[in-house]
Amino acid sequence: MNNKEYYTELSKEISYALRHAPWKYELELDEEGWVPVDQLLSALYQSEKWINITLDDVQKMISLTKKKRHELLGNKIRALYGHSTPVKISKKEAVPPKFLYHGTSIEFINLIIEKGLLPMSRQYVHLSEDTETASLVGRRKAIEPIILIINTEESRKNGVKFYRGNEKVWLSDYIPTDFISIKNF
Ligand code: HQG
Repeated sequence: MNNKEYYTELSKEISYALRHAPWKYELELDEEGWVPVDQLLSALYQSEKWINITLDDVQKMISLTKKKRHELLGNKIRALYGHSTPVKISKKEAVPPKFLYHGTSIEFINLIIEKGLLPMSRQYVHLSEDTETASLVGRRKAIEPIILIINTEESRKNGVKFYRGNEKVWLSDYIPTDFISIKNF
């Protein structure tokens, strides 16, 4: 494994631990999703693959990864978004730009029009700050993704809340259909 692959694998495993299955690593997320980084390292050491891992590697992984998925603060680490754990991570409400975007596959459009944007298997609906990011997200599901435009200003007037993931990713609990439109290409 070269350096880049090593850090990509590390990022994926840490995301899995902090977003989806902390109990498999004997970790317990606090209400904002933090765990002591020493506990994460101890859990990773158990596997042959990460036997030589250091805190420095975790720091390097975070700084090398283009997409900011994790945050290290003092002796704690957390995932910034993406959680599917049973207890909802608490986030502080914030004011997003007037429009946010969501990239998805055409196969989900009818259901989204019918029911609005739902978190599905995650705790929050994930939205993008620009159309380019939304396109990248949507390309995980379709070669030619559909971009949805969310009118956050109108939805906030109707009680919809938004929270920050990272500098490109925003979160919400649910986006009703009334505030969603389809971007024309
Ligand atoms: C769709 C990655 C049917 C929704 C990405 C999406 C992102 C509905 C899928 C982050 C629906 C859920 C999250 C409804 C929504 N009926 N389908 N009512 N409402 N959907 O993967 O937003 O690289 O859980 O359109 O880049 O695609 O891992 O969410 O297609 O930032 O860091 O249900 O994950 O980040 O799919 O992606 P996902 P997402 P990382």
